[in-house]
Amino acid sequence: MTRDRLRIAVQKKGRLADGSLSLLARAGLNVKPRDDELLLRVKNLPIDILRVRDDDIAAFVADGACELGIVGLNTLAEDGYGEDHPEIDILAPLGVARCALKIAVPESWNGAGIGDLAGKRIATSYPRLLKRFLDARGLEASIIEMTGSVEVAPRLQLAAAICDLVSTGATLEANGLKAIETVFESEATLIRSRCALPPALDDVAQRLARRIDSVVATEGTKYIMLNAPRDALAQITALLPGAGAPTVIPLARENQVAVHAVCQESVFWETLEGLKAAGASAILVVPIEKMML
Ligand code: PRT
Ligand code: ZN
Repeated sequence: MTRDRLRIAVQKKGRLADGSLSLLARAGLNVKPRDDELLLRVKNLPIDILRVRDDDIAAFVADGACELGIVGLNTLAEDGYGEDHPEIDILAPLGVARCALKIAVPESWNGAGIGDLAGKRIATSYPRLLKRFLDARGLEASIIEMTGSVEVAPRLQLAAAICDLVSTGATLEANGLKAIETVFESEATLIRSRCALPPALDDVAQRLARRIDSVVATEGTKYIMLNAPRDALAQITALLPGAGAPTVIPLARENQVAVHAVCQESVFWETLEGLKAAGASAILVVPIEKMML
């Protein structure tokens, strides 16, 4: 069966759900944000958004049921979809849903390091990633697989340690645990099926991937404009955070120039104060709505 609409799989409910839909909206996909349907029809492009459990996204993309998907790198890696998987291309990290898979032990644990977990039990929902980590260190421990509430395992004496995702660390703290090792760093990523597509859909997929790249690249960027004495230019350029080569425009006033730059990093008040001290005036910092490189 050939389809004439592209399908992108996103998480229906959970930590990836809102971020995925808002990213697609910022990439110009016109969808009703409160719609609770399983399949959202994008009005202005031939794209349907399939909303599923995050565990199913990679498999749907691998077998071509969906052409694109948004999923955590942790889920991909645990399911064995590595960098050079034959069925999936991992396109672009999206800079959201950042977290890390960490090994944690009770606060009172007084082992010297991960080596002291040899022969002990470690509870996790990520047995594959944990095993790879332990094997790489020649460490033997029993992996106890749990599908949820991993953080209670030490308290219930089911395991000496846990290996779980951490973002703020509040869950570990609330359960009297402390992290001792990072097993895997993760964030949401865009994936694409390697199944061949009719040219028209391939074009839509490429356009969407490019737009998502632009949205991610624009995130947090600022456009900065200021006037400066020409001889302060080197010093001022050096102060602009992540700006590359700025545009310099001569002004009618002698030895004065206007400097315009895209800053990839945060522009703090301290930066503005530094620029002012270096001779800059009329400094404006504005958010960038869209950018195509
Ligand atoms: O129903 P469905 O199967 O779709 O959802 P799910 O329950 O399997 O997944 P969900 O929504 O919890 O997480 C989806 C994805 O979000 C994960 O696969 C990660 O890529 C990413 N992510 C980012 C996280 C976290 N941060 C996170 N903190 N996933 C889970 N957590 C959990 C963690 O397991 C622990 O219980 O949050 C708790 C710790 O959070 P902090 O902030 O207290 O450290
Ligand atoms: Zn899940």
